[in-house]
Amino acid sequence: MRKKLFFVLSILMAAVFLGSAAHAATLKIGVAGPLTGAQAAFGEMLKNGATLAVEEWNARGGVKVGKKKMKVDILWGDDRHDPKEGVSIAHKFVNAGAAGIVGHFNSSVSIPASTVYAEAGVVQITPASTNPKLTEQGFSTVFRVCGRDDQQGEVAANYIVDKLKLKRIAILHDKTTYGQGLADETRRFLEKRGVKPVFYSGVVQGDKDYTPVLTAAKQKNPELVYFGGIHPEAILLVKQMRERLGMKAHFMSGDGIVTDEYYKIAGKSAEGTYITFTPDQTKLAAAQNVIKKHRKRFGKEVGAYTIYSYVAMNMILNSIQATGSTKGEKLAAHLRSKAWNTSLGKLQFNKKGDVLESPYVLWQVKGAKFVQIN
Ligand code: ABU
Repeated sequence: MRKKLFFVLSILMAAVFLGSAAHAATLKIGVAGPLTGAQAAFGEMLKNGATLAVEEWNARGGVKVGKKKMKVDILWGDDRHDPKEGVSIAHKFVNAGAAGIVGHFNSSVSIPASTVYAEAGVVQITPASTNPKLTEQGFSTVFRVCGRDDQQGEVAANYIVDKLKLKRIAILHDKTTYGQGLADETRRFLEKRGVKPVFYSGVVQGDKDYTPVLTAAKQKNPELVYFGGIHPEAILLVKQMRERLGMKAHFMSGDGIVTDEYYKIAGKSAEGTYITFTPDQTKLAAAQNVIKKHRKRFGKEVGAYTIYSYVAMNMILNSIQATGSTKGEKLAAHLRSKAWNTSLGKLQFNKKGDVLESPYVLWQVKGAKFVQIN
């Protein structure tokens, strides 16, 4: 009996040992964004892009780290676009031994979380956080594969002045790091071009009735309402402008509203909306493979930031394999060391961790879809 018990215990201990050895052999990468809540459409883009990249690496046997090949495990973090939740997730990722981070989506989350990652020496690449401050903090391990709002705001302002030739501009923002930051950059460049906005105000994210602030804006007779913020608030603003207040002013916003939900929910009211975003990724030869794989795997088209997330994940895993290290400083040096051939074309990082080139162009909602217009 004792012999039998000893045998069973030995088997159990061996199983536990083997299990923990297999667990230790995986490479953990944190992926975080608003996976649930009002901005979940963007969270899904980050999730799908990162998933596709990791599935490809694991299908090839994993990432070679020194002599070992390690399978990749994604640690998921649902920050619900809440900065406090983002910081808590950052600590969880660091404590769990994440070797790199793809995320977060919102600048208001990426920026405070970046302090945690940088102090722990964990490399972070955001696919989508465009507020300039993120890469102006002097953290050597922080990167973004998207552009910046000082570039985006300038393109918006120049289009308003040079192409639309409008002078009476109302500016609204959602009081977040991204939304207010983008609105302020657009205002700065408008003023540089001699156009002083006739109205400027913040709105509260999550509110349902924006008619009081829109009524105040309407009294200034704007030709264009510019909104710095995310699609849930943009949908309400444009609908209430058109449907409740009969406002005919143009509506313009930035990359934070590029989701199908925007034109599907806002319907006719969204028609004509101007948006600044990067040139059409679906036209890039380098992107065709991931676009096809995404369609097959998820049964839908890539979103605005899906490929950015795929690229960020691939850059981290490639850097780990090339350096044979998971140390943030080594990975950061490798990330800066070359021009990357990616599914978004050639990308190269500067000292700050921004990409050298990230052009913004104008899009418009036409016939219930986004169309690039310049
Ligand atoms: N850039 C789009 C919205 C994400 C952010 O920067 O907050």
